[in-house]
Amino acid sequence: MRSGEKCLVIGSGISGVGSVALLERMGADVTLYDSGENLTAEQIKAKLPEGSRARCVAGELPQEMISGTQTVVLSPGVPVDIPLVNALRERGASVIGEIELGYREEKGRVAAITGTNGKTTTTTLVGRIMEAHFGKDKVFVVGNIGNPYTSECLKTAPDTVTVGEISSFQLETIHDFHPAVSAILNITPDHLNRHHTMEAYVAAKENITLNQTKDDICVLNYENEYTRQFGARCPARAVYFSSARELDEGYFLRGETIVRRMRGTERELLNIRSGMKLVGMCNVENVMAAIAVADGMGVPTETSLRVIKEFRAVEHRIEFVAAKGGVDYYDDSKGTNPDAAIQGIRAMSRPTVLIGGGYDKGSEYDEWIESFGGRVKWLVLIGQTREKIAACARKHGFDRIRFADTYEECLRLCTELAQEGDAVLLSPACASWGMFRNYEERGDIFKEYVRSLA
Ligand code: UMA
Repeated sequence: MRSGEKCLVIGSGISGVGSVALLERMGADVTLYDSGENLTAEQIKAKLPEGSRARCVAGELPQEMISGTQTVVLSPGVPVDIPLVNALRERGASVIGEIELGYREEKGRVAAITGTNGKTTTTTLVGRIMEAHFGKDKVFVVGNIGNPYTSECLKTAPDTVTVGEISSFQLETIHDFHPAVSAILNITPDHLNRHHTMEAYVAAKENITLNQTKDDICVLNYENEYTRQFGARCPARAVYFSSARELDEGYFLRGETIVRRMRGTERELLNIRSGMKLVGMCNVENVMAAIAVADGMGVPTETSLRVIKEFRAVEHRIEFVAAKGGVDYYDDSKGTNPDAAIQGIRAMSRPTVLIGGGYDKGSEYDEWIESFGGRVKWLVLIGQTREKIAACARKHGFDRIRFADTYEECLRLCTELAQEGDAVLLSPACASWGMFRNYEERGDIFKEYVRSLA
């Protein structure tokens, strides 16, 4: 980045604010633009730290700014194919994402994790393992997990490790981003309104290996069709894990034991009942992936196993909240797509009142409804997708459906419908956007409500 380079940051969320701060430190001439309907330039400015000299623009971006821009930094939520971004590209601007901008200042080693589901749990776990080995001050956990890379990258050094949770949105705009170890945990349909086709979504995920070579490692799930096939053409050395079969080479589950078999040597690593606190087969996969990533980064296996033994569920991911009036309440607000929500419902052992619905990402709900398997007693629907989900459920012969107009009404209704011995599960299979700031807010309100019950 040359001093005085004209940079345009699009999106004034946490990624945009992080990018502006970093670009200003690099001496760039920065404009922060946000097309959000109800935002004013003053409100955008107020998000920046005191002393920032960045220009802030709301509404329409003036033509001269489109022509004058040299580098554009996109926030993850900004689609790469909207007219504005196309126009900037046509005028010769270089278009990068926030992750790429952060990576350009990276001095240490990087482990990067993507996948449709399990990213946050695996990233958090890998981060803890790295901290246990390298020391807390030598590890940065960044990305989709809610901590922009641009806020941390200047603290990196040759002896630090950055662990990134990287979404498909973020992988669309990388150029030089090069993790030493990457992982693609699984790929199932999600975000199709943004990526348009499954091919484009898969390609974005595979981009995590764009700059990797055979000296690097890519950890892949053998039980997912996309990631298994990708192993054959992956530029990095593919290391597989499997929860369903023994592999000639890799990490797999034998009975209740996770086993590693590498270069003819086999070792039993841990028992999934006594060696970990996380529950569910999805978490067995996340744990195998985390061990593989940590092994790839040179962490002694003993350290990984010690951390895994104590590691508890990530917030909003099939999180037990409380038992009230004999009803168990679970927050799985992070079930933002049907595949994640299937894991949520599968983890329930009681008759369940399920909260579903939200923002429409163009998902299909058939498999989710099919996974109910007699466990769902009532489905309480909210948000933009409620009619679509209800129609799909009826098609599959499930009609114990109730609609709620507000979230408050929905929560009250669940408490009315649930009887002693039941569970209430918030696992909506949809994003929260439009009703809440994010899935965390949706989960927090749920938890507050549950805790307020007598
Ligand atoms: N905006 C525009 N033009 C557009 C689109 C958006 O100006 O065309 C503006 C909006 O008005 C808003 C701002 O951009 O003011 C929001 O930017 P953003 O959506 O990129 O949000 P950030 O706050 O920067 O958060 C992003 C990620 N959000 C998304 O990918 C939607 C966060 O992931 C991530 O934690 C954060 O960067 C730090 O890396 C959230 C997410 O929902 C958790 N991720 C998706 C998921 O997990 O399914 C991918």
